[in-house]
Amino acid sequence: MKWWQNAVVYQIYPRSFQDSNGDGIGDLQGIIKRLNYLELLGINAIWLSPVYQSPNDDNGYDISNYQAINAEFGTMKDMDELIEKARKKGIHIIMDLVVNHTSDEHNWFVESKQSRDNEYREYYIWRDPVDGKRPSDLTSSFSGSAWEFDEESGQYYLHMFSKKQPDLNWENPAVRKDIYEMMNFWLDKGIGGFRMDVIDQISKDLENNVTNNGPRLHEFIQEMNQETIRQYDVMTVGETWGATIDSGKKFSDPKRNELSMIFQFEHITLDEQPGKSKWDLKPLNLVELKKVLAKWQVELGDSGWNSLFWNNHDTPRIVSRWGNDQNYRVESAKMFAILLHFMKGTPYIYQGEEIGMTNQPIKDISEASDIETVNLYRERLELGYNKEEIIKSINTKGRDNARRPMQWDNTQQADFTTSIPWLSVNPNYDRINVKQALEDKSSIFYTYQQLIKLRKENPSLVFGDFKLLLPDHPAIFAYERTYQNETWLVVANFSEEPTSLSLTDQSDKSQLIISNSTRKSYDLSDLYLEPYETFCIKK
Ligand code: TEU
Ligand code: CA
Repeated sequence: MKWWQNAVVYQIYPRSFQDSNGDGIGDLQGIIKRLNYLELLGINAIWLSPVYQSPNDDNGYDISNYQAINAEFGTMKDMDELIEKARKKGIHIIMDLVVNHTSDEHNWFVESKQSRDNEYREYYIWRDPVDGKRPSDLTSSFSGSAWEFDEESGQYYLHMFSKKQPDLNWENPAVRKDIYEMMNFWLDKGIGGFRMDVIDQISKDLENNVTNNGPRLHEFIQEMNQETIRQYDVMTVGETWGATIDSGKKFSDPKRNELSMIFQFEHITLDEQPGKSKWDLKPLNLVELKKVLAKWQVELGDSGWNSLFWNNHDTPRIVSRWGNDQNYRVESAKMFAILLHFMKGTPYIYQGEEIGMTNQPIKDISEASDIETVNLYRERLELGYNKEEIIKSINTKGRDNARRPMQWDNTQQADFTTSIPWLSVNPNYDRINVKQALEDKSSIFYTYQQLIKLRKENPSLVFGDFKLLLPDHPAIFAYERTYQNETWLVVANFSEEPTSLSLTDQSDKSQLIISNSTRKSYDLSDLYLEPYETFCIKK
């Protein structure tokens, strides 16, 4: 078994985790200060969103120097200290590898932009105008065209994200060589691996407007594995929005020496109108969610490895998105935790998820920070959408929801900072915070702590087969994990209505492992579940 197969990974968005020097921005020393908390939770790895030098056009996902730390987060000495102190606690540090693009302030791009015959010109993707216009109608994820015109050289450069995030040209072997050298610089520091940003976009076929899962994708990843990862006992997880079961197998089949696992997003897109964007809302259909998650559990389960997540720094908070953060916040937050953590794969916890942090609605776009949101708002206003509709979409799906400062206690600024935070703290920090959670033995925190411990102690949860039960039930999400002579049964009432059901025709009161209610036992032949009531029993 690989260490990351029974690990639980905690994602930190450094800007919002803990400020240590009173500038309102989270930093590395702040994370070091909170390592004891993470050790208490029981996690084994931290995925650190980017901390490299960056002009912060996309909060660090626009890197201007891969081997220097952003001064507002601290120094390379702080980074070395974090790696060392985490290692002493048995916690691996997973760095965020953003190599589909750099910042336009990276010296490679500064050079590339100098002239058509600069040695770095082919580090990026430049094209001549076509009939005096953009080379194609490709659009950016952050609104507008994916092509930016450079007056100097009379050419366009490609940027699938902001215009300050030019795409690297992976067809160029010099680019790949420099990237692998940089990766080994970090691996030699003893990091635990990489999360790979939009890694399925590095191979493109622009003549056919293909910008992900391009023809050389697996060739590049196998070369990367050969030149870097394979030398180390590390974990890699690819962010692959376009993943299918087939590509998921290609990425995570150990025999292919590519990645340890991927983040697939099929479940995350189930509340958007088909063929449209995340901003075009549609209610979640539980039967669809069960089908998608069961498919990834069963079809990837043996020849690959799943990641398991509800949240990250790009998604709204799950308890607000698909739970009920008003009347059943604790119950529904625990339901999501129990449902996810008994599945097969490596679970990820996003900072604040373990205490049930919620979205924070805004009334006006001036309260928004994220470039994706700000660009979307402007684009949809110009297209004639009504302002309230756009704000509703932003409050439902905007990335700032995940990026509000971590809520540590009920003192000023939730003890995140001693000054004014870069993004305001959710006003509900007075009742939703770590201090309260640690003092309350029935808090969401202790549910997560127990789930993490269970995974470490039970091979059934690592290797057991998954079987979905009641696939068509509109409110019940139930599944089994079987391994050798053990069966673990998870049942959730994924709804706001009490639900009764019978799972067997004879009374069966197996050992209760965990529940989000005060019940001490469940009779599977005669179940009556309160809204969001969830339990796991072992047979
Ligand atoms: O995200 C990739 C990505 O496509 C997301 O921006 C997603 O499309 C959008 O947020 C809708 O949910 C990665 C990083 O996770 C994200 O933070 C960066 O902004 C992006 O790449 C560019 O590096
Ligand atoms: Ca700071």
